Amino acid sequence: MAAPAPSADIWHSLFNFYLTSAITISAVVFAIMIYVLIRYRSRGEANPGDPEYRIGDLSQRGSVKVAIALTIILGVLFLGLTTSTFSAMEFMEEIPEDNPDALHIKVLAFQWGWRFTYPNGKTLTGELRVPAGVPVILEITSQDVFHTFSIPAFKVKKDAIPGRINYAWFEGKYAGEYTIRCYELCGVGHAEMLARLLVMEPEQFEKWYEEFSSKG
Ligand SMILES: [Cu+2]
Repeated sequence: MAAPAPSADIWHSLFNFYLTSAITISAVVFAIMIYVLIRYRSRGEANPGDPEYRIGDLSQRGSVKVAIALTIILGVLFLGLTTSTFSAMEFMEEIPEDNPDALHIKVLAFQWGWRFTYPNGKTLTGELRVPAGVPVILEITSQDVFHTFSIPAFKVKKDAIPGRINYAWFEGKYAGEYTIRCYELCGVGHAEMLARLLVMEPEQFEKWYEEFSSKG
């Protein structure tokens, strides 16, 4: 399934990287554990003095080689996970301010809903309409308590704090309908603090925006 936003693409590939690493490491650990259990199991009459009975019959040199190989593998994996995590964070944090096509939206969180202000000064409450394939830059704040703006399907999330503005951005790849919701427990209406995100075909959006702008 293709993700609906570049941010979700990056998030999913990072998630798969962590998951594959975890599964691989677990498989190796379990394989070694099962091998050791079978190889060094109690053989009944064996005498503790027998060479068969001794644990750790890898030669000194062999053990050092294994230790070096494991350290290198783990080091490379750790480095890979760290750099890809930071590059994903950088992608999310880098607001495409220089993009002249970007749509700037002011987001106001309140108990319990969302208000969106467009560059024309008009507002929509409970619904955000944006064109597909265009970066949308959000200036997020709150009028009362702490809230968190999130588009779960796009893997976008940013706190809405009264008295300060937090920036976030996203881009919808295809026309479609998604959910915006609050991720900070903010009172009895928290669970219902939803809004609709409508990603529209650019021509359709232009038409709607023109009408929206000319309205009273
Ligand atoms: Cu909330």
